[in-house]
Amino acid sequence: MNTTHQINPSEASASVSFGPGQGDLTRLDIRTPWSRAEVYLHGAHVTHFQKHDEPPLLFLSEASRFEARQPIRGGVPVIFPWFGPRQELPTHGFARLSEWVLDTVALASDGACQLAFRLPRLQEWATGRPYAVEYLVTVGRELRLDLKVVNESPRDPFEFEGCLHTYFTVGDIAALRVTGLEGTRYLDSLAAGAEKQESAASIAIGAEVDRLYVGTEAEVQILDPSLKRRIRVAKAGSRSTVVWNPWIAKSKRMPDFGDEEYQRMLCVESGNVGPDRIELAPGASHTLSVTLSSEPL
Ligand code: TA6
Repeated sequence: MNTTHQINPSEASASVSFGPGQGDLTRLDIRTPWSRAEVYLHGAHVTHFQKHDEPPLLFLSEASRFEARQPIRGGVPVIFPWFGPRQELPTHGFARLSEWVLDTVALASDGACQLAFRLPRLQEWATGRPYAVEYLVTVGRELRLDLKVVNESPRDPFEFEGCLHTYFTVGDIAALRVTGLEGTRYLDSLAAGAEKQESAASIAIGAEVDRLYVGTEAEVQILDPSLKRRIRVAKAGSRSTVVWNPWIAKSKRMPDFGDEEYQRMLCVESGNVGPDRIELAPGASHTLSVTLSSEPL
């Protein structure tokens, strides 16, 4: 059964409805005058964002799982408090596996719809470190995401990694170009983390790629001639950008990803990972902000 809340009924500008989504996980459907979006409480996971006159901006695998304790494959997984594998712990942390709480739904001054989520303190993941995690999802002409971490300890510093692991829809992986990373150092996960320097002004993807670009706050763009679209990934409070495509062999090894889907997606992720991890002083907070937008190419 869906429950629909009209925000500002007089102007009928935005609406949010609650209901069972895939796997019966609770999903929020957001409609604004410019766009539509879907967010699951599971992982506070944005799985869909689409402007009314464009193909979806976010890629969601048709083979994705929608189960408690399993990550959703696609959209924007929230990676926290660690990035990558950890011994006997889930890869990419527990935030994307957890059920978040929706605190508020509001209308921004420009008519965009704002949803504020909170990561509950789960005994299961108790680290003995008091911190709070808030996530603001703003749906409008663009999609804006703000991940705020507060170190609530009066005494101890808190160190963490965070990343918005965004999957973008592209028309043809072989035809696109990625710009904004020229001259940037990166750690190549396919070469045991070897440190390299990006020499290309515009990066072409023609094989598996898994790179952690470090020390960069630059806007990245995806130039997609087959969809005639330019995607902008603008960010603040982030010094790492990850570029990932599993290509053929890895796609076949991933149970929750279609064998051919690598041709229609690219991850450009914004965060603070590895050498860019964050150390918060007692009482301090940090916000990672990403604005995802698109325009005709
Ligand atoms: O962000 C890139 C990456 O770390 C890759 O190494 C790849 O494994 C990807 O994340 C997906 O990770 P997942 O745990 O969602 O399968």
